[in-house]
Amino acid sequence: MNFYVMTLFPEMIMQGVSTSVTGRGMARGAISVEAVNIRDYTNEKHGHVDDAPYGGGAGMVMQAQPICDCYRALEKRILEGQQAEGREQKKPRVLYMTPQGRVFDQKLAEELAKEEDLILLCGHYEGVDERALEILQTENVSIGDYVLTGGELPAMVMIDCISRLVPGVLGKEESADIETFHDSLLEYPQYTRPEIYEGRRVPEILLSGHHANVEKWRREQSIARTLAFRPDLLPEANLNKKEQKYLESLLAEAEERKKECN
Ligand code: 6GU
Repeated sequence: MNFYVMTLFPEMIMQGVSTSVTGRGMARGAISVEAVNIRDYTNEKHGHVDDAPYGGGAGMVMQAQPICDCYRALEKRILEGQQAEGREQKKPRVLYMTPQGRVFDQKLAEELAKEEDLILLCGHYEGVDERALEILQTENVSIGDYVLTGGELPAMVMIDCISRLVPGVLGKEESADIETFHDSLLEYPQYTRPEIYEGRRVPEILLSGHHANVEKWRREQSIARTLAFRPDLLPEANLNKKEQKYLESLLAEAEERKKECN
């Protein structure tokens, strides 16, 4: 899968993705990341890419021209690449990083991981001239309800999250794992050596070697944690009859404690 990031800070993107798992994914050729500098496409003789907003107000707005020219050159190159590789010619989706967008979640990550090419547009300053967004037909995506200074960190978050779903990025062991959100449940607690640390023992069951009991315990831990920290996820969780019963017992317990307090 190929990520193309349109940005004024290409070195920030490349530094962010070149280490750890995504870096390895790139080295293996499972993903590629290319940061394209929007500034390289300005027609302005002083290299400006932004200007004051019409109607007044604080800050600067990124101009449409460098963004649109950058996009057109990139799109042309991507389509040529698809043809050269004998792939189906498909206009890549363009994601604009903005707090006004659809909130990025695991479901959207899974959907985007199916794409071959993806363009991420990072705004900076007070935003981007609306006409550029119209021309590029962007899909607006946010990483949460808070304001950042630019789209670069969100782009890196999305690249990280999507990449680990691309075959060949994680090792076989890691990807087979049942992890947080896979099943709309939070992950169970993990322990490694030593068996006792500052007087705290590893739960006995994990030392038992009884695989089925360990699995049951882990599922129950996941359910209990999800109930405690993210009860909003539970309606989406796939619980079998026994697990449903376990959840009901937790809810009954909580109800009992509430009564005792009154
Ligand atoms: Cl995607 N971009 C910016 N600039 N700020 C954000 C965001 C995105 N998501 C949350 N805050």
